[in-house]
Amino acid sequence: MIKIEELNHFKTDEQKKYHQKLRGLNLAEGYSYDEGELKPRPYWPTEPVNNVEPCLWQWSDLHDVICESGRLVGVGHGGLKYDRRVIALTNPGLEDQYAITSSFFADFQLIQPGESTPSHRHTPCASRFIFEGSGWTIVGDERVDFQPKDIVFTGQNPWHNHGNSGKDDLLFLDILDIPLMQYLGISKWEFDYWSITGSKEDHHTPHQANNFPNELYTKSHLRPRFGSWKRNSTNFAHLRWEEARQTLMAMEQEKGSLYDGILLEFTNTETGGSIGPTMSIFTQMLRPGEKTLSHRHTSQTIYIGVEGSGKIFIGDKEYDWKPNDVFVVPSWVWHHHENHSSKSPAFMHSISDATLTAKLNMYREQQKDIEGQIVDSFWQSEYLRNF
Ligand code: GTQ
Ligand code: FE2
Repeated sequence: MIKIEELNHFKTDEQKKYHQKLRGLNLAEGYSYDEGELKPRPYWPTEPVNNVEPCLWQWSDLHDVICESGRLVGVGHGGLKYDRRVIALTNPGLEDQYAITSSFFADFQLIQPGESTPSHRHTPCASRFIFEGSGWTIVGDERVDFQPKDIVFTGQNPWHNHGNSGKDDLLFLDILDIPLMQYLGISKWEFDYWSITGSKEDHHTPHQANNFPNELYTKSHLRPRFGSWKRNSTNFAHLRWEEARQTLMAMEQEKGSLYDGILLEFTNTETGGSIGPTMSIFTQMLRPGEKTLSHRHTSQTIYIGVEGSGKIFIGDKEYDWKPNDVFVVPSWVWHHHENHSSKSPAFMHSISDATLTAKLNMYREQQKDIEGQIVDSFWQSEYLRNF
């Protein structure tokens, strides 16, 4: 969203009058009357940035506030019930928008013991990070039981619902490409109204086919080509923390990335590309004492602290993060990571729109060396192949 500027650069009555005339015709000047040097219009930014600001949401501040919503609204249909009990994260740079970055929406979702949500489906895709509690999600006709620190990905438009199967509150973070889909006019939602209308036609609860043992094939190149085994990770994928952690630890001795330490992408097992067409998901480890070098790139990233703790420097800000903290790195802002522990690795997941900017041929990255000199600067390169 690029707002038409205030009138403060109009100097003469004639200019102001002309402006009003244009506005009355659904038009606006594409120039300014400011004297002296060229002042680029707001739709001509000289750097690939937008209004998104760095921000950290600390779990220790939020946990109780999110759980409080359980007393105010129930989960279901009608009365004091709502179909998802969620609290959205709002980026301070994006006034009054349901958006954590300009492309993604994020919320904290609470499901209390015994509750399950009505089904719905929507064109935006979703990833969910489990903070605490135990539960399940059903996508299409597959069910997955998840654990804290896992990520579940839901693709574009399968029916799905979630439930709490434990004795404690279930809390997770949803991240969806809602702002992007909305911007393009392709965000579309359908809801299961069966429980209020009683009509079978309104009934879309996905049937629970099985607890699909997808780890049997996500770890191999063998693809079942019969019956319900035909599914792939386009609609649904599950990153188990136990497996991710093991894999990261097995690579501890690798050089890794100077900018991200040991960084792994959670890929679509069918295509080998990004998990969703608009969404890239990564999991990474900073080894004890590891400090990365600074880089910036044309993608917006949402990080989640998983284990250990760390520091992230974003532009002129710095944040200390702990497990379950959520933080945002805007596009094209210099940033680097530090793990100050001499004993414990620090683990993070991250969700970004890198695959999207790469598909638009607009993935750019700049990297600095230890002296702070820019050593590498590229458009696209290997990212196009990988994404
Ligand atoms: O739990 O399925 O707040 O897909 C927004 C989108 C919740 C969900 C939201 C979603 C969900
Ligand atoms: Fe959903």
